Amino acid sequence: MKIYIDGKLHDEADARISVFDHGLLYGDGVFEGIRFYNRRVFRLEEHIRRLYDSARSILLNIPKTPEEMTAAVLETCRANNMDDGYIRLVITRGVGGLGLSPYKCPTPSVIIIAAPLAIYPPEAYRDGLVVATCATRRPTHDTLSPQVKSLNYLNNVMAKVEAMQAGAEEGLMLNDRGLVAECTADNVFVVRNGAINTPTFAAGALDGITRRAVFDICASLGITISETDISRHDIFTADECFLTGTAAEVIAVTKLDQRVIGTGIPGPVTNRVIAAFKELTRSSGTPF
Ligand code: PXG
Repeated sequence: MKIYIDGKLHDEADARISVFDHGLLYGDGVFEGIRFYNRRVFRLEEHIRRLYDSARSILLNIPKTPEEMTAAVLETCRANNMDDGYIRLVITRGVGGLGLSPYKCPTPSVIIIAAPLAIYPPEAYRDGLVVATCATRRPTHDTLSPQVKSLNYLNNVMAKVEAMQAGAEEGLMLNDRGLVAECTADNVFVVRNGAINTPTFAAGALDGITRRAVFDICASLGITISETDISRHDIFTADECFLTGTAAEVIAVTKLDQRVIGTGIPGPVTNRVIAAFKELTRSSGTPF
């Protein structure tokens, strides 16, 4: 595996960063998770835009133009010579002192990893995921904006642990008002009478790239989709529920908090969205 760090490709064993990097010391940095299919990077431009927005939000100046970053991602994909895989693009604040101040970190670091990825077993895609509600809430807009994909994912990690301890595969995260925000690494959708609903950004949902793809798919398939407040009740009583994320792709949820959702198997609307998403990933993307 070849890993890109600050303009150079390294073997995995030599891919190292400083213990004084504020990405490590404080989780000070931002990242993207991106997929490539058939030697084409899915929605790369949108991921790059979101990365620069996250960085701008935390006053981190990425030492590359978006065009240079795009080229570096494609170069890393080529160097790893895989047809399909996952890209982790990480920007750390860089090396600084043992103090919080980011002003002591002159140069942010750029790390790009391209690797195979399978987060859920094939059975989960066939039968649907088991999800549990977490006590850990999604951060509010006045703590850290839910739109910033920062390197500080402790909240989400703790929520994931809660879900797994409850015997579930993914955790449902509520916001400070007790409404559904999203899962620990996926956006949430519910289906009722053939129409789809998903939480708003105001409720704490990330502006997911896969979420956007679902809106595009619904437009082309003529499925009604809306952003609205969603509570656990709405999921318990939904006909279908599914999640989206770069890593998870589109996957049905068939149980929440031990309760069966709908008929207990992936539903027809979910299956249509999954099929259209597969087609979209197969037929689009930036080639490398
Ligand atoms: N919400 C959160 C909090 C996320 O981190 C998504 C939604 C889905 O967004 P995209 O753009 O991927 O459709 C994410 C995605 C993983 C993993 O290993 C995924 C994410 C971050 C970290 C790990 O599944 N991000």
